[in-house]
Amino acid sequence: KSEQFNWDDYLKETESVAAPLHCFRQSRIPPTNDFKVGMKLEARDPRNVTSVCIATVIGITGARLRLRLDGSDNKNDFWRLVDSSDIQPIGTCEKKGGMLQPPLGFQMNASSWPMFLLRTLNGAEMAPAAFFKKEPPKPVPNCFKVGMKLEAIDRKNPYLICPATIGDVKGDEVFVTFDGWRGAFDYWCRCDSRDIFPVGWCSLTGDALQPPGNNVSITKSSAKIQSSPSKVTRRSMQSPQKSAPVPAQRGRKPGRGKPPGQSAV
Ligand code: MLY
Repeated sequence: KSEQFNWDDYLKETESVAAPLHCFRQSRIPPTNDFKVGMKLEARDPRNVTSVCIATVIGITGARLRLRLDGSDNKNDFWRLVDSSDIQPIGTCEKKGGMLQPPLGFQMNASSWPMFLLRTLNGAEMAPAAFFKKEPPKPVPNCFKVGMKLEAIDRKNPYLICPATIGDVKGDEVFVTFDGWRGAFDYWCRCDSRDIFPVGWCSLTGDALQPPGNNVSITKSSAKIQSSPSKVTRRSMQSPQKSAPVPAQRGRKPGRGKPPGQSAV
């Protein structure tokens, strides 16, 4: 039995503040997710962003859809918010004079694409246009500050949303650091990225927020208060233990190697 993660307690323990809502390119009230597994839609191919492809909803998680491109394999699923500009109703591409493309890594001979397209759309359940929500406007300027807390997608495990801290700010970009994971999953992104969310997002959408990791980062600022370095590491996400709060990580730079004992799934 593990104690549930609670932002209010965590913000107090870490003496930190949540990044304000208006910093994010997210709607104040998360969009409702009316999609159903099996529905088809048009999606930009994440591996070939000039292509619009047919995708099938494979799963629903909070305000996001787990998508798989028709004709692709099951190793390249991706997740999109229902108000993402990367997805649209079937027919949109053609209406704009475009052509639906086979996904990168189309499993059949390229010459069989036109027939494959006809077959995949024949009798398909197409997601209604009303299910697609308008993407929120870009926040300007970048108002994130180092130390602010947020919820962020783990880009190595994109189904996971985790507690994170702004580690650095440069121009329009922010450095997202994952609490308790020693830098292995950290990344730079634009402040208007759709992969970062305000504190409380998951509890509003019903998505599962991961608990912070137990790997306390040893930095100049935290070294002083590290009383028992022997109990700072754990290997499994499966059995979270209560750990000491992780101090805000300041001025971290990207490009660090993965420490031993941590690996993406
Ligand atoms: N299987 C991986 C999962 C790590 C996820 C880290 N995120 C939450 C920042 C591991 O246990 O290393």
